[in-house]
Amino acid sequence: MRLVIMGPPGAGKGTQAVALAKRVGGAHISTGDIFRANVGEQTDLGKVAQRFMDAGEYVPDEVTNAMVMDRLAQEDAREAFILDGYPRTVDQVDTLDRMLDSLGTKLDGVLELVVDPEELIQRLLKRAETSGRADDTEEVIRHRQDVYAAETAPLLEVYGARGLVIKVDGMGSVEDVSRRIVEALPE
Ligand code: B4P
Repeated sequence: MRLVIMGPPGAGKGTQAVALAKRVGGAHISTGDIFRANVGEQTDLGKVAQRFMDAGEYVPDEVTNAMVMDRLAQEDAREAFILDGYPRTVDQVDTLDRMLDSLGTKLDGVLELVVDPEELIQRLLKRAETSGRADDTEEVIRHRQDVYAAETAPLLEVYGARGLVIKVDGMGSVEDVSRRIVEALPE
């Protein structure tokens, strides 16, 4: 199973992707997690990414695409993967298409988590109490929602036209959402 999980910041992508990757026995590939690990270790990639992430902006496509290409080529992603937070721009969709073509494979679905806008802000403000993430301040949280609407929401039309989008209600408890995802997954 090869899936993308999409939704605005706070929709529960990371939360659900971890459980889902275990379920399908594949790699959980979170671009946000990879960037944060690099920021933590102050690698060259981390230094580039940090400026953008702290401001709630997307890291430039050429940086993100190269990083995902490397990760997708690894052994644990061969049979199954959950892409969490990638693609986020039309350019990233094009690159992912080419990557999967060259690997002789394709996506099985794009899970869209649908959550009320105010609930998104509340979840992220709650996470801000403990996360220490520079992008979890209220101003940046709101900006990230705007960036998602402008840059990433249009991808749902692209994947929708391919018949790949699986909409899942992301409101309610983590367990409720997990159950809905499992019920909605393709065979
Ligand atoms: P991400 O790490 O992807 O951050 P996110 O959008 O906030 O999602 P996350 O997975 O962390 O949160 P979730 O919704 O699971 O990206 C961070 C930054 O990295 C981006 O802004 C960008 O700068 C950069 N970046 C990443 N990918 C990129 C790309 N492809 N291109 C360019 N730049 C990129 O959960 C949020 C909170 O809600 C958590 O606290 C969770 O516990 C809680 N929660 C989850 N489900 C819940 C539920 N059902 N009920 C209550 N709370 C819930």
